[in-house]
Amino acid sequence: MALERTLAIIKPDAVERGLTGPIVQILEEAGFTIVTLKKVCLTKAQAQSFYDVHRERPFFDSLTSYISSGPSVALVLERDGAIEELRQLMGATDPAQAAPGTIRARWGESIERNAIHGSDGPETAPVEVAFFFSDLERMGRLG
Ligand code: IDP
Ligand code: MG
Repeated sequence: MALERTLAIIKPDAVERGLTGPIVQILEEAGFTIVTLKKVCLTKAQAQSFYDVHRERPFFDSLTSYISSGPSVALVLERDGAIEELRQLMGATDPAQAAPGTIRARWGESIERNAIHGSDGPETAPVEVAFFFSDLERMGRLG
């Protein structure tokens, strides 16, 4: 597996319930290095831009309202196979379908309020990292 970077977001439902610490602990225990992280409060327009790929979906307005409803924590994570490893650790989009022990199975409240975001592939990960973090913030040679 190649060394990769991916973007994670601890979403507002999880930040609000004080789950930043437990989720960061799971990520570190799973071998991810935190390259950088920050707490952000996205505007509705920023949430619409981030989730532009879902603009035509019926849940787009609700999703972007929820993501802009309060603070999130954005992280750049690095490890071998980071993109797929994070997706495995997160579990399926719908917490009811997520494998036992995954972050979404443990803490997701609904298919929308599902605790965590992770980039879905090698094309999107560097774009999503750059959405949140400047060159200076994302230290090192990878996206
Ligand atoms: P992912 O986060 O597992 O990659 P996507 O299909 O990319 O899932 O959807 C992005 C986000 O949109 C989900 O994490 C979830 O918050 C929300 N979402 C996805 N499908 C639905 C749905 O059917 N109803 C409501 N919200 C949804
Ligand atoms: Mg996705």
